[in-house]
Amino acid sequence: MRQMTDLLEPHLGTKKTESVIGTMLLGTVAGDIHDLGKNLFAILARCKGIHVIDLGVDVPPATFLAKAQEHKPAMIGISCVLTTGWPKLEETVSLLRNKLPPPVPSIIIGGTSIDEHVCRYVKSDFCVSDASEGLAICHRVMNKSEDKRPKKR
Ligand code: B12
Repeated sequence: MRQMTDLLEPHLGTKKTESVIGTMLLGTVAGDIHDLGKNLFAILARCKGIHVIDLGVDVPPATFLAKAQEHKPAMIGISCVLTTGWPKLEETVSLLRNKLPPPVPSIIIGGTSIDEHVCRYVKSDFCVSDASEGLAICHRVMNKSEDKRPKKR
């Protein structure tokens, strides 16, 4: 999978849209090293005009916060594949909500272990277990972010 994405990415790059619609901070939650899904989503998002800052895997909550303060993204995406990652996911979302000045960027979580119950538990704005669905949500949020706060669930 990794080899395939490495091969594909340079070719997809030539099709990148010219205008950037927004910046997104992306990473896999602390304690989790799965990144195939996150990387697939990042490739799709970059092809569709989103400037993605990928923090990699096993990203501590404090790093998400520091990078969000530095880059002021329109959205923050957190990947979580392990069910054991849920507590750290909750901690990360809570830290971002409590420490970032308003308007807090919309937070989307994704990965195999994610469903609406997890979304409610961690209090994220959006949850997906499919990259294209996530991309559609990001587009909706970023295209609206000029004039109003992103629509919440
Ligand atoms: C590949 C894999 C690995 C690889 C990971 C390689 C890598 N670089 O990612 C390796 C071998 C390293 C691995 C390790 C482990 N794994 Co593993 N792994 C898998 C496996 C087979 C596939 C996961 C995967 O990549 N799926 C494909 C991707 C494309 O799907 P996805 O992540 O869901 O992503 C899609 C969407 O969710 C979405 N998406 C994903 N992230 C995001 C983020 C955002 C913001 C958005 C919008 C969308 C989005 O986009 C993608 C495309 O649609 C699964 C089993 C399975 N069949 O799912 C087990 C599985 C996830 N692993 C499991 C386990 C237990 C582990 C280990 C703990 C094993 C161990 N004892 O060491 C370690 C983890 C160590 C750690 N600290 O993280 C368990 C988890 C069980 C659980 N209850 O949580 C699973 C389910 C296997 C099992 N049945 O037991 N694993």
